[in-house]
Amino acid sequence: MTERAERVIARCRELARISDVERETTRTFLSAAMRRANVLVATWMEDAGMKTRVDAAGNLRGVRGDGPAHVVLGSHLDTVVNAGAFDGVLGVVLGIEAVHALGAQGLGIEVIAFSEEEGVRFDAPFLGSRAVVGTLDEATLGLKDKAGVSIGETIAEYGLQAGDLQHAQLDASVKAYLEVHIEQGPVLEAEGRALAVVSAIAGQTRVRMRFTGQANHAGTTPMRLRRDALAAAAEWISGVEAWANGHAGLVATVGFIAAEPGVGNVVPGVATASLDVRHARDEVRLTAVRGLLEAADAAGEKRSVSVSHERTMEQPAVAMDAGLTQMLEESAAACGYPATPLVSGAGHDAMVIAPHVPSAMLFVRTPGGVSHHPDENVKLEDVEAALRTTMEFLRRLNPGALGGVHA
Ligand code: HGY
Ligand code: MN
Ligand code: MN
Repeated sequence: MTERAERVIARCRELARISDVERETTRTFLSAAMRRANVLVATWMEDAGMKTRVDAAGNLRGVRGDGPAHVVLGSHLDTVVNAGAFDGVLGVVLGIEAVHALGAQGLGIEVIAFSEEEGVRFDAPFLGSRAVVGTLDEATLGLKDKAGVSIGETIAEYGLQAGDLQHAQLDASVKAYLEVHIEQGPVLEAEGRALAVVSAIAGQTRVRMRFTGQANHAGTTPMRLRRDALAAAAEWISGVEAWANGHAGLVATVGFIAAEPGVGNVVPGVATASLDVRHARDEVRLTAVRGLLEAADAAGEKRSVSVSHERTMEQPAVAMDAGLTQMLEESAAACGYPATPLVSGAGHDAMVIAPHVPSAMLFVRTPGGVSHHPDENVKLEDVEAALRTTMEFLRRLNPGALGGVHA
């Protein structure tokens, strides 16, 4: 099984070299790099005896056997900008390895490589998994990127038909979803263990903010007569950090900020910013979002700057299936790996799937706790632990269909 774990890591690193941007790992929704990644991963699926297809949302799907799938293993192939090699990809590649190891007994297992989980291009994440559960709606298809191109147009440009999205939906025969994913945080390393099952995934709200004042001459416009949009945004951003520091378990991030016209001798007339707010309890998150939007209005009012916002995602916290999660934890223990539960601060496709199909997640230790960064890494023994646990879980899930394991 160690050789299999080595191949999983090697394949993740091979995929990391497929990018929309030279010398880094960046793959966004239905980009040229995503097409190349799908082609490569499809060969690995076929090598594992799977039939492959790409659905109308660009998800690459591999199924072992002719009948409908009853278990789905999945995660995402898209990445953030300048990403690491394992976020999302590990779950896809390890799922393929598990099916390969099962040999003929892998019947009825589908591996899905989701086309868009991060939401980089459209600020709207989970497009791939939403297509799979039938919630990729017309309003979302109309969302546009910074160049004014919509998601629907992007699907068409890729050569897919948004009209076929209903064929992307999971069969009713699917009884369980498992996502193996790096923890992306420091806890497993601090506790000295390889694995954890996930009890729940924190809810998240993503908002696009726009502060509109008045561009003007930086030299001739007295401070008292300015309507400085960036100054309003700056005051608000420090308030975002203060609010999150004051509420246990809450995280709030302004990851993007831009000023227009963005030149040094002009008072910024417009400032745009992102807001990402998360918490395990929805009421805490929603209260924080309300408060932060009110704070933005107040920072604007002081400067006669108007503030508008667009929620691009409202994702409630989601609990994983208790029975499957217990089975997964017992599978890990049977392989010699303690895997007591963690709550996930990161969002995952499992939170989209879970309301429709019983779902479980397995976290793998992230050395250094670093993720969404080129230094993201995994340990060989931890990948082997995850592969062994996944095999044991699949065996327990459906003894008849899955049968023995080829190490
Ligand atoms: O942002 C997240 O939580 C995940 O990495 N998409
Ligand atoms: Mn991510
Ligand atoms: Mn991820």
